[in-house]
Amino acid sequence: MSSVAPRASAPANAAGEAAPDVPRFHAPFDWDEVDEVTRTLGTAVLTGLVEEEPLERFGREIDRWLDLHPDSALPDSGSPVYDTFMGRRTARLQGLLAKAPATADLIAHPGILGWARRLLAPVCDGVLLSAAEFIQIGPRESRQYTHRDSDAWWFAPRGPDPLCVNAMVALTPFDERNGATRVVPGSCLWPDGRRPMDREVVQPRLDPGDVLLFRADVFHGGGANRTPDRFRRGVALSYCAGWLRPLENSFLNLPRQVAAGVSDEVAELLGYRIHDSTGRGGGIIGTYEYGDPGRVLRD
Ligand SMILES: O=C(O)CCC(=O)C(=O)O
Ligand SMILES: [Fe+2]
Repeated sequence: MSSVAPRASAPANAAGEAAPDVPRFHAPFDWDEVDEVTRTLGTAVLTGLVEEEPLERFGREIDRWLDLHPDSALPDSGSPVYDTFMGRRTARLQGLLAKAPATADLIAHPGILGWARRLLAPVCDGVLLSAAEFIQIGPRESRQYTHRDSDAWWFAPRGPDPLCVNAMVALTPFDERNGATRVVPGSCLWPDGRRPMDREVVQPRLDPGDVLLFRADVFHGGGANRTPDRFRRGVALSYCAGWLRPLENSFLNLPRQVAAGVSDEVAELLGYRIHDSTGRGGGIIGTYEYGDPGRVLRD
């Protein structure tokens, strides 16, 4: 999830109204309502969506990986602007399936993936994982630049339906003190150039297993961590239209034997399947030697 540059010219928000709260849903989830709210307001919280078991397994696997690679997760892109955006006290990891196999259960979580597929259905014939990131905001981190992840696809028009959607899965509590994600409800439908004012930003509280859903064209950013000792840990999953270039390059981040070990559904999300619009008179994207890229995992 990464875009740094602001769009040129940002007229002030004349309306000056406070942001609506982020709606919270509880089990049993009313998925029609979740879809409607996230399509229009752009964001919602699903409480207790992800079960304890995969979360704890993921936590153990990632802790083991961090123990073995203690300096690997701090930003070192070579660009000071990008490193500041990523957070100098924030540990981040991509290529998660190779570091923590439990990531597969998060990426393919039926509640999260089903929601992503439904929201993206109007704009594609299949979805891709755009990125799966471990993001741990450390004590004394400052707040991240408020941005739209969709600005990474600068040249793609924004419309009523998103081209990419995000799910932030909480592994620890998220609150105003330790850097809960800041979101601006409704900003997905704002015209270009309008920037959020502070009073339009909300920071929903999350407990482990809660998931913050938001369209990638909703303004958001990591919060400041003002605690001396509490880490805010989450996994940020994003899914995009199958014809859009994902933010994370999973073909390079994941060794082929890792991709060969995941389910067909996860392999498809990683790009080992064509995006086929021939049924509607369109074409095919993502071929391997003119055919199904999934062959490279079977051969
Ligand atoms: O960590 C967060 O809460 C959000 C991070 C984010 O939006 C990003 O890195 O693009
Ligand atoms: Fe972001």
